[in-house]
Amino acid sequence: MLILNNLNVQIAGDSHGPAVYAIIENFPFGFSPNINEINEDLRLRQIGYGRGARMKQENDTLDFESGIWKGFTTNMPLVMKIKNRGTYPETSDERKVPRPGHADYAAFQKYSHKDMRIYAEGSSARRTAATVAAGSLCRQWLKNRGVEILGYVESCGCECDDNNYEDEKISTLRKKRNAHETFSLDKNINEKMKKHIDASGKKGDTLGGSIKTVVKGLKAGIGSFSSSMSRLDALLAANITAIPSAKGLFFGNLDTFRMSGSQAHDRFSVKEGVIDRKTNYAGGIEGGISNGKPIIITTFFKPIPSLSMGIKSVNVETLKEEIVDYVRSDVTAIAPAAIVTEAVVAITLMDFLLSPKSIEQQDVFI
Ligand code: EPS
Repeated sequence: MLILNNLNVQIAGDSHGPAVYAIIENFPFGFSPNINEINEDLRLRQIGYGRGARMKQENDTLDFESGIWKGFTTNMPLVMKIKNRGTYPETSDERKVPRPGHADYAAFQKYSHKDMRIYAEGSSARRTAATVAAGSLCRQWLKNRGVEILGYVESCGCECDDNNYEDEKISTLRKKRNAHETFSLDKNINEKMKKHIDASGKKGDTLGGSIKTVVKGLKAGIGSFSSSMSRLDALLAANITAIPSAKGLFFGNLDTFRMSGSQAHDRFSVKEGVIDRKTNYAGGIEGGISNGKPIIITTFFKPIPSLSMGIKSVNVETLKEEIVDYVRSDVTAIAPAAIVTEAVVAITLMDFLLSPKSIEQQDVFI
């Protein structure tokens, strides 16, 4: 479940079970989703550079199983289903050697069952397919209200794109991102990242990285400083850091931590009779409230803990040192992380806009 005030979004499904699901309660009446666009986001989540064998097996497409009538939303709970092709039975061999850095061992310490497969099913990033379906729907709803979101790969391993793309249109950035296999925005950086990913894959190793998410068109005044549940930054942070492998995030310009107060804060100026800010170091949010500037979020993802190179661990039954069983894995999931983060931001922002104090709650027929 995401942490929200108005929508209720549940994401369910085991990694190798029959399907993954997004269930959305309180989605407004009368919105006509473009299913092709949702399926395109699902496709993008699958194809990023560095993905492994599982993604060749899956063909993620969405079925609405409830909440849609004649193509528009009915305000009944929306059930969005994506079938899994990579299924396997509960009777599969047990796996007793936890992967360092994975949820495996922490979950074993909590639940004591010695089969790591159980924990892998629940903690897997497979469910992010359902998150993307829900987020893609919310992104369409937001776009109709002039709010646009784009997530791209800023860094992968040691390759980093330090360019500032804040002044470019989201539609231009989207075209650039989708033209590069790594979902980065710059052609040269894309090539360097690919080489880096190839080298890592050859070694049986994995890579993490960072995602930059840019939001444009969100008016000032969304969110409030009054509580954790009303702060825009707090709920974005809570929901984004729940994405598997996300370890933390930052709003605005990371360099401000090395600056003094007189340098770090966005100065006001008057432009055509309106107060504006010359810079956007704050990343569009001050005091938990949107300030009308683009929202800029950097999210950091750890390298995937499933390594095909075979690393030492300990068997939880025999307590003897053992090499972790080979499990197929992605070399990096940083490209899909761009699509998933975009989706989570969309769900959280739509939730804020549904607040009675933000805008109207009822959709119109389109
Ligand atoms: C994952 C392991 C791999 C990834 C998977 C997440 O799957 P499998 O164990 O079946 O090889 O491909 O990601 C997805 C299935 C997906 O749709 O993103 C893990 O352990 O988290």
